[in-house]
Amino acid sequence: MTKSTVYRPLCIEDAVQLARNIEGVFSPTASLRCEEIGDGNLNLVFRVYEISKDTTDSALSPRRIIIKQALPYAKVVGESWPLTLDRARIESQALIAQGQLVPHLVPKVYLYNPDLALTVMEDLSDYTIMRAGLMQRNLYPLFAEHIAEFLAKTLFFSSDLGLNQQDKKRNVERFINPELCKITEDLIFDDPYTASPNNNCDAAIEDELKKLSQDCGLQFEVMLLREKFLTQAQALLHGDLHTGSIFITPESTKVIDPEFAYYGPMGFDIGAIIANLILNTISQEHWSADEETRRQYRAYLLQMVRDIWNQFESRFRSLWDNHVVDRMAQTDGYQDTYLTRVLQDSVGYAGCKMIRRIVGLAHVADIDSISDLHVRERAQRTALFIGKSLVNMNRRIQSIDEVITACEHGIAG
Ligand code: SR1
Ligand code: MG
Repeated sequence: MTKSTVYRPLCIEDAVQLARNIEGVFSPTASLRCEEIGDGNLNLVFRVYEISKDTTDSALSPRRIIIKQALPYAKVVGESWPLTLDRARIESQALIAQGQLVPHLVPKVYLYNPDLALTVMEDLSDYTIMRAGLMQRNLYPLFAEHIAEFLAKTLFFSSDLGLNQQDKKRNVERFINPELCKITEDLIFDDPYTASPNNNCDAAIEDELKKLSQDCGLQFEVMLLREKFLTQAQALLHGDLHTGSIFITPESTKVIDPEFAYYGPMGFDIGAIIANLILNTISQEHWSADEETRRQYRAYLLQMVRDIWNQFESRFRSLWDNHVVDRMAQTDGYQDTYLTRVLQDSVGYAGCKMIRRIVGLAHVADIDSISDLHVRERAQRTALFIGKSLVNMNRRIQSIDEVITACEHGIAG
């Protein structure tokens, strides 16, 4: 931790100065370059790296860091939406907690400065943001295995299954994150079902937004999922596990940005990744390649969804069989019931997340970057159809294959 300073948003020069003062990273004579690269909704992100006579390319620089600073408001909206700086603490503590369980799957944290609300961490400029990689139809053969390990270990070992119940309650206290949870409660579980000014819905699908606000059966299911999000302190979640929160290469995966971390239902994290893979699958429908190539990539992504759940389930069962700390959790039938509930929650949350990314405040580039308006409209309607199906069926789901069938049916129209 550095000495106490008054909070101010950093500029490029401040970031370079701060980087120079971190012990053991850069030599005092190093030539440093800095870029502000934040393209998310909330924070400033600086990359500081050493350049040499051989290269000024950050990805080739041997010494480089990221300085991520929370702003006192939501960048996506502006200063009219104030937001706690405590999210920088939550993010750095969540990264550290995840780093103890899956060090190869998260960036290293070098320093956290509470006064400036910033975290200094490993730079991953030689990786690609997964959303961008999927939009280029890259293949990630190890991703399902990596994310299944991330989910199984971080969720199991932070829950009452893998952690002493008193320690777990202390963790719940440490990760109370009311303001960031409120964003989720509004943007995912409320706004899409009413005429909220936060919504951002293309004029072409206004009829869909109206239907969402009139669909009592759907809203009942959303309310049950919202209730669980509000009340079930099951495990320490990442809290915003979409494909923009993942840095990836074909060989390696790093999960970033856990500022929404809090104790909630496990299915919320699993559902987030499933939703974003399905949204990309839908967007591939409209890519100008031949139909067979498109079909193959869509099948590849849906198989990835299946693999993620199956590998998560098998890892989670094995952690349970070998490391469970609660004697009563060994009761016959409990493990099966527990995992069925986690699957059902994952499917319900996946559906909610698909719906919010079409009509709510924050969209996804996979769909929004479709330039032909008719094609985009069709993709949005397909996403809403599948999202609603998943929400409606969540409490009946018994296997991941039912999810894949629902997606195939929705995409086929
Ligand atoms: C005001 S923040 C909008 C969204 O960006 C984050 O990534 C979360 O998904 C949040 O809901
Ligand atoms: Mg984020």
